[in-house]
Amino acid sequence: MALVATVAVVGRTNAGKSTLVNALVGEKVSIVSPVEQTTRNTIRGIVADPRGQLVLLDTPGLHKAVGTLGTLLNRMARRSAAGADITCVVFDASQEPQLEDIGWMQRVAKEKPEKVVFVLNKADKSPFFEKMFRDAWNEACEMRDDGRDVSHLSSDIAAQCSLRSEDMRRPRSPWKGAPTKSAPLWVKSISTTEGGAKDVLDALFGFAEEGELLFDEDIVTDYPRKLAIADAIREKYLSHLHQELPHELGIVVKRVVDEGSRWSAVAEVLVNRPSQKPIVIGRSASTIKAVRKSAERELKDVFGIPVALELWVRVEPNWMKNQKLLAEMGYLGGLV
Ligand SMILES: Nc1nc2c(ncn2[C@@H]2O[C@H](COP(=O)(O)OP(=O)(O)OP(=O)(O)O)[C@@H](O)[C@H]2O)c(=O)[nH]1
Ligand SMILES: [Mg+2]
Repeated sequence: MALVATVAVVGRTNAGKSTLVNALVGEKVSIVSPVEQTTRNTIRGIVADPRGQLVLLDTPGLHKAVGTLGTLLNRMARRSAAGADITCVVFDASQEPQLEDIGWMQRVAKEKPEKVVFVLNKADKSPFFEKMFRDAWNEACEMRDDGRDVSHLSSDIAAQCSLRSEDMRRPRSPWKGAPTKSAPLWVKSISTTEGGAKDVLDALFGFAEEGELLFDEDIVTDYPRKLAIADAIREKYLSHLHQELPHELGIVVKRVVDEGSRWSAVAEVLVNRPSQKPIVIGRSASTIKAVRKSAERELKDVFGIPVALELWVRVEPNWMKNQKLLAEMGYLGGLV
């Protein structure tokens, strides 16, 4: 028997959720970038520790949903939070609390999940808005207890966080003032630094309970191979193109062939409009070549075997609303 728990890692986009998950696992299982909405699937990272095992669900950051893909990503984040033993909300505390941060606080205040860790991430940065985050949490609790209207929150966020104003106008909560099960544990983290997330790990194991291991001890993720390859390609595109294209780029890995001493994979790079094609290809194919090379390097590291990539660029208007393609990219669930 060991300590085990499943942990939903949630929070707004760019808060550092994937960075934290990688730091806790000790290996890169999830892609990271300074661009918003980097994570598109729920990725399971598995932490092996002498104390036991944590199964972390790295979710897409909540954001204002635009179109089918945005709605799917938000749904995925909410579902993961609902099914996990521990809710770990990551805040980028180097910036003042934003609407989405307050949305998560409202949701925790209202739903009172039993075990909650609030991570004040980016503690290496200055200024650091710890007090503002704690004040925002107190205010969220007061609002809940007073039954105050939350209509000043954007309807989007309120809806995302299942905060309907009629719920908030209910009479005073009977457990006002009583110690709540949901009182979150606050910890700071520098997820980019080795050992910088130790307090988060301790907090999570503090909530874990005795049980059987959920996965083999030597496994770090059960994320499907095709999706991991697609993510590596997308991450390299995000770092090559920066803000130029990110949300309109989709990667579908069509097939992966195990050739013994190496794998070969064929992937499509989907763009919305013909004008975007030259951007992803680059002058004399320089961008696509650079992306392919750096993705191949990374995949060799991740899988421990050379991976040869073949990339094809395809114009697919509205791919973000195409259910078949979204399913191929793993966005229609089935992973959690
Ligand atoms: N300085 C500093 N930067 C951090 C820290 N944690 C994460 N970052 C940076 O923050 C940016 C966003 O990190 P991600 O891990 O991709 O954020 P995310 O919350 O997973 O974002 P989405 O997948 O879009 O929801 C990256 O550039 C990280 O390097 C930290 O503790 N300190
Ligand atoms: Mg992420």
